[in-house]
Amino acid sequence: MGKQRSRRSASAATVPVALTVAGSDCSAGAGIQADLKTFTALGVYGLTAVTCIVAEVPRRVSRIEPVTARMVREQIEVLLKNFRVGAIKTGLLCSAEIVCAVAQTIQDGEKKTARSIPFVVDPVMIATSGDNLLEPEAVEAYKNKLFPLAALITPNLDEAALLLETTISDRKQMENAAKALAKKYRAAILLKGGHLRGENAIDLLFHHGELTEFSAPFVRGVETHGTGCTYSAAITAGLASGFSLEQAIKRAKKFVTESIALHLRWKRGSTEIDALNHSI
Ligand code: PXL
Repeated sequence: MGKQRSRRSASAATVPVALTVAGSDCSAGAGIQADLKTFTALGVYGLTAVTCIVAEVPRRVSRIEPVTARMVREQIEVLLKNFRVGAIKTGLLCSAEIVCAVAQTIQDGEKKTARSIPFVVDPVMIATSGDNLLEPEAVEAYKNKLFPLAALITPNLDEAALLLETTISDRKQMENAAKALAKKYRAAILLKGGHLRGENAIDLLFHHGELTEFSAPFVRGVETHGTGCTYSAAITAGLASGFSLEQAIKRAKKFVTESIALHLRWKRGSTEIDALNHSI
């Protein structure tokens, strides 16, 4: 018994730790719930700093309430002070004030611990349902405060188009957009092309002047939300575990594709609810 306990605590000391700063999705397909399930599935201990609470089910956002910026800051501060956080991601940040608070706290935390922590920004702006999740003024705060701290930014086509004030509707425009965003924000860009709806869901990474494609068969007929959250959480788990950016994205793409393919489905009367399956 004593031996078993000491063996357990010894292995816990080597378990990588990742932090998600994101919103709570009560239906648990997206947000911190998706992030935590993904971290766990990939062998990483997950920490959370909650930014807002979203009452929703797949296809319908009912209500969003932000947490105070002070409280967001405090969660991140105590976590960075007490855990050796190997990587951080942000998801839904809700307001300009919270975006600024998160940027400042991460910057201060890195200064205090004198180390730089790989930081993934998933610029969540619009839900899969089409609902607006972010205050419009927050986009400027992302551009000026948060992106400059990021190692990787993971926009989908709509988010990239909004950031560049353009439209992106084919492969060539995707390449140009990834390069333009990387140049503008001096970060690696993973542009997710899933919304182009071809045979394959193609994402483009622009990193250190090179384009790399990540492709997987498009899984049809599944109405899920949370794929973006799951993807960026899986990348963050990889970075916390010491993977290179390319390795982390390759494994994350496989993880998110499988979690869609092996989705869960509940039928109740005439309504169906689909959810990603993170237990793979
Ligand atoms: O999928 C985007 C997203 C992110 N974060 C939270 C959400 C959603 C979508 O609904 O609720 C908390």
